[in-house]
Amino acid sequence: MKIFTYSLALFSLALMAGAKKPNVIVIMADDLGYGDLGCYGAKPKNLKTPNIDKLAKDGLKFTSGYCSASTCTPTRYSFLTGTYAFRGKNTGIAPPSSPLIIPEDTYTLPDMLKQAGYKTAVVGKWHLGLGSPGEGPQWNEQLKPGPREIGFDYNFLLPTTNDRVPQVYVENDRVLNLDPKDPLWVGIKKPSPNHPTGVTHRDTLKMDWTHGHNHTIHNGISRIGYYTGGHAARFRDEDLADKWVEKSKEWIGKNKKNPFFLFFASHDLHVPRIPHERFRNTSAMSYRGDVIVQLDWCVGEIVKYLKKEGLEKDTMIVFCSDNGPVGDDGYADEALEKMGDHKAAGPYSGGKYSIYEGGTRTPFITYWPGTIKPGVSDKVVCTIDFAGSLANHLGVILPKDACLDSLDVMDSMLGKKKAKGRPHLIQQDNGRGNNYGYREGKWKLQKHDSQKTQNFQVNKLLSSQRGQKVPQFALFDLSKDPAEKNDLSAVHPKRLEKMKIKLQKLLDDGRTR
Ligand code: NG6
Ligand code: CA
Repeated sequence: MKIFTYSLALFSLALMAGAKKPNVIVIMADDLGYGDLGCYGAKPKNLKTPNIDKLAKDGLKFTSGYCSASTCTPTRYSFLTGTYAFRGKNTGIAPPSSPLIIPEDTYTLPDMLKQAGYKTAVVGKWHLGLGSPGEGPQWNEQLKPGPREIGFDYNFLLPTTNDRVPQVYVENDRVLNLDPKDPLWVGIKKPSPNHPTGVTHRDTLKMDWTHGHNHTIHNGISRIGYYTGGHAARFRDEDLADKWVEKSKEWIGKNKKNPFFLFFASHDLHVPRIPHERFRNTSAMSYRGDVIVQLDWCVGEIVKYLKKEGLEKDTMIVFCSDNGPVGDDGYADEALEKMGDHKAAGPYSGGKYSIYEGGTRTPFITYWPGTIKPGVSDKVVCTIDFAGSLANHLGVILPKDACLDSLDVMDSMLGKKKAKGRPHLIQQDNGRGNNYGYREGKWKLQKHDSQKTQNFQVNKLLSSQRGQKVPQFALFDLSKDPAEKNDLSAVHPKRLEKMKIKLQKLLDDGRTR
């Protein structure tokens, strides 16, 4: 009897330990806005997202889930480092030639997970640079340092973002299928006077450009930057989503005996928005809607695979986005024309590039069957918080000088009753103009040192906000005014001063925790 009780206790301890070390899959969408999914208010007549809606229904849907910046590179930087990107160097949108912008000696989220016994991988869009400082990516050699030097055991990447050159996969530190007889050259200057570009061969394009994006043409689409060679290595834009799913399943299959961490970095719905042919016209919103349907399919495939492998109850999935929505981001893909009554940013103003709520308040869902109770949470959580949250959960103590702004919001992510969420959050744009949003409870401070907004066109209505003059400081009550239209600075001067001082302190302190 004693032995039985003892082994039962051991068994339940082991079970507890198992439950405590879930596999973690972070699915990060690209440029997906708060209102872009069925579960966040998108109408079925515009597009349907049944798989992500199911995560939200059976998991926890956050109404105050954020990414830390309103462009890609700074959000990904702070997601992996746990430190606000504005504290780092060169953390704005990375050009094709960018070296790895996370210094090699940085203690990162995957480092922490490896310390806790996890296998780690990133599959999908990288956009954090490759190669050493001063040198950048050596496309025909080893692309080092890269993800492997900052904590990932495995990576299968789109190295930049797909409107930038080159259109090749990188597996670990090599361009996949590169023929040494046809070396890959990537640069910012036209390689020869007769090199075809989006300007000289505009009439041959399968999708026209609207601004920028008119250099080298590949697959009928002109890009930012130039390249030649590497023909055997080049992919078709239409196949990216399938590839991410294939490689993710393959890697999960090989690593299912360990706890694992997979960063599934989808390229959808970034431009150029080119769905696989089977997803074309599956929404009423042309390409922008079709790639959301494709993203939804990817999520469904991952969940299905976890079920098949019996991993569903041991895996926490977090679904999030890297910044808010944008309509026309450089290609004539009918995004604005077909937006109709769809509200890509939900009730919020702004979108990608802006410090309004629409720039960073994005879909955020946690899903862990059997552990996370289904529901809706209004707690403030952010993509910067994974390191702090998972570290505490797994019993890892973060080094003092690492993950400086990553807070432990694990109780909120798990939907625990007394969870508090973040007490405050700084929202940044791409980082050039010294503009910040600062949220504390229902209050939102906008600091626009540039004194004008950075909003690009999310929809026709918002185009009037682009480059609009604004005061340096403005104060809003998000509980009554989610769209940040009614500046309360004059009504609450004391609150305004307090918020200004608090934001400045967090900026000056160089850390939150
Ligand atoms: C901008 C690009 C935009 C997009 C963005 C990065 C132009 C005119 N605009 O500079 O198309 O690529 O960078 O987007 O080139 S992000 O989601 O990766 O941050
Ligand atoms: Ca993005």
